[in-house]
Amino acid sequence: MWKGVIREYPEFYQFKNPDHVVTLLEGNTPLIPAPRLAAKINPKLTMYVKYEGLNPTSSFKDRGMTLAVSRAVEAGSRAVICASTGNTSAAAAAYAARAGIKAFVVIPEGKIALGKLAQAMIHGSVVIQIKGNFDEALKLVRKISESHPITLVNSLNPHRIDGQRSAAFEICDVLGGAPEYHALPVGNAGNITAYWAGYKTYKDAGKINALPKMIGFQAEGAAPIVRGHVIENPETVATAIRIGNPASWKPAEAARDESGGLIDMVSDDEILAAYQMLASTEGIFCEPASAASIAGVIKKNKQGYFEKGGRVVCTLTGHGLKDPDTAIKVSTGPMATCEPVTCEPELEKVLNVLGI
Ligand code: AN7
Repeated sequence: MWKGVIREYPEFYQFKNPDHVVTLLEGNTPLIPAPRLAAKINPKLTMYVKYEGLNPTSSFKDRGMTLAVSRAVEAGSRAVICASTGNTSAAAAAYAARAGIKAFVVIPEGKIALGKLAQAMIHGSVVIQIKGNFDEALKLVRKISESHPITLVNSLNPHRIDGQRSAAFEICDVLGGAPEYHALPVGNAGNITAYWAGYKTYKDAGKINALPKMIGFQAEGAAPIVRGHVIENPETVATAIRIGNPASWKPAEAARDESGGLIDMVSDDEILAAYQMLASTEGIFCEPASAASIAGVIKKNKQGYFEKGGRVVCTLTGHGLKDPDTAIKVSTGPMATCEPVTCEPELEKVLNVLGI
């Protein structure tokens, strides 16, 4: 049985007292080949998606949270706090519940997807919405954690990045090496930092020979790294990455530069088109922010970036069910309507509507 990332990678994660490990058996998410998507984008590419939506709280955040909460418990902490665009708070709430400690979460009012809010609430965390954005929420929780005995579990906490490295380990274990390219969305920029650290860890351990190019994508309305300055009022349909001043800005730039990769941006329209394309051509449902990775590959391919082909792994950071509202809003489908058609329960009428 899969034992969760800490126990599966004891070489990289050591605990003096095994009772301190707080796990929901996260990790071991499937690396799914995406041949139909590759055929549409560029047949020279071998595409895979790392479906992180299949973690226990349905996002990649569980990998960092098992480490952050376990280390908090190890240090004797009884409470954790985070700012969040939704997924971090869902994971913090769940792992704190599992540990039997308290969680406080601060979120931007009205700007987190419904499923994520439901998670923070059902797991019993204290949820505060601020009339402000993620960046303001992060400033507040940093201050609170500095002056109170509450552990900060945003990715400023190095254990978060430490745990998130495990996704890169798993990809290398499955492929027998690193892919040529690794694409992922960039918000607070912790995950691109973590993947790069993970690939480097594996190379230093002699488990792989080559490293991938890291290619990260921000949303156009929330692209501080691409534009080279803080965005005061970030806006995007991909609320998970609606961040104007990423905590891991510098390490993300280092990952980009050391790997010979890039950080670019994609528009909301490009994100939503990729989101629908993935769902309809491969049967894989991710949340809008996750689709920024696919949208980015499509954009760079059009510019000739993948002329030589190669293996591309796209991280799908969160499950589509996190944000049902956006899915329904954009799903015109074959019937060209965003609502199911209502009909009397009569065979002729139903056949007529179905177009059979
Ligand atoms: C689905 O939950 O920042 O670049 O507070 O939920 O490591 O921040 C979420 C980020 C991508 C960006 N995809 O990752 C939070 C939060 C999804 C996400 C990102 C997030 P980072």
